[in-house]
Amino acid sequence: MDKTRVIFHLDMDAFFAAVEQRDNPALKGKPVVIGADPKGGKGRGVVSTCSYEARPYGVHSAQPISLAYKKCPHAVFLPVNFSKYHEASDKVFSILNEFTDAIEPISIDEAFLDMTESYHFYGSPFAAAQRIKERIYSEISLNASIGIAPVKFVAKIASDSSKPNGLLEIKSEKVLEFLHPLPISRLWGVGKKTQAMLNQLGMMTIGDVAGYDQRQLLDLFGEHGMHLYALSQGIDPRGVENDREAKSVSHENTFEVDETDPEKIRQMLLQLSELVSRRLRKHQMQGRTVSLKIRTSGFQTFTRTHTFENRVNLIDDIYGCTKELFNTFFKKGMRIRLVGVRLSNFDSEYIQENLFIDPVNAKREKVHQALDRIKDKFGEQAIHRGI
Ligand code: TTP
Ligand code: MG
Repeated sequence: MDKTRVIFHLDMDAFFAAVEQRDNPALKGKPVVIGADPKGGKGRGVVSTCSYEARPYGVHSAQPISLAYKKCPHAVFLPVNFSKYHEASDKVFSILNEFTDAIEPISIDEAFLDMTESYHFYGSPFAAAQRIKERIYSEISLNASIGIAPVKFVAKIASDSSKPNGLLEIKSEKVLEFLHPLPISRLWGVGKKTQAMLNQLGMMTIGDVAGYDQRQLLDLFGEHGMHLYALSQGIDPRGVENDREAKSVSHENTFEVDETDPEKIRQMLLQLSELVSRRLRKHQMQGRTVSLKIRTSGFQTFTRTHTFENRVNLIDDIYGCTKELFNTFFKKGMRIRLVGVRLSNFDSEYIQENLFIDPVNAKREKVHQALDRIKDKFGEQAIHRGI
């Protein structure tokens, strides 16, 4: 087991149902089932998910909606509203992006994060996870559960076991103690068939697999057997698969209430430009194309772009350009729901060469790096800029 890695698995609680409960307080504390129309028990289609209040009745994802209705007829049944969930999901991922660049999205509400390089900014892995949960709750009023472990599959089991609103850290020296009493169905890659075969051979728990003769597992199950054996020992070589080489860096924000004041919108664009700029500089990247994304109250989305001749990454250039694009786009009376700033069109070479050639730029870069360090230490509010 690689004891040195700090992997988080994050999964939102009862995601679709939690969004509906958040947006309609009358639903709080009630069984809520999201999915097909139950049509008084005659509906076809399935359950997408349900709130934790509906789970004791035996309702669960992928169940026929007619059966869910039979089990819990007094539940509130609601259709799926994807745009709402996507918006919440975007926000979750943009928060996660602020904690690490090593993110592997698994689904709309689930991701692995490699926090090995970044947890120490928050003191400890546990404190970093708490911070992530707090940020998500304070910004979109939803609960996430997080599992922490040195390997992926243990982090996933930890987050599942901690639900709802959980946080569970399995330190490397406790991994086997945690894993071994669990049923073999919790191992990745054990479907119903494998489970039945393992059970027949007397293996009920992960610990039973760990104690089984390795040679026999190989004979019986081939490579798959070896893989299961490794997992039972807490060994999982899979790393967090960072979502590709970055093709762009962006940050966006949805306003609490649609915004009509251009000054406030510019202030937000400044903050977003700052986040984009910091991230680029952290990775010593520069891009040529700045894009402004604007979504109006009617959910129409517009993009305006400008491509520089040279590559840029400093806030003055990014915000200066974004502000120009915004000023040209914005007309009095517009109601703005969301704004975003993106930099793309990267070249693979790093910026160093430029900096040495251009001493003025090099000095600006140094000043910005010093500001970044202060902000990393004292928080975003430590330094303010005027627009
Ligand atoms: P999950 O994370 O599996 O479930 P959940 O977030 O509702 O509940 P939990 O607290 O147990 O994590 O899936 C995320 C969302 O994906 C879920 O809210 C609805 C959707 N989904 C479906 O539409 N169909 C399915 O079969 C599953 C499993 C999920
Ligand atoms: Mg979930």
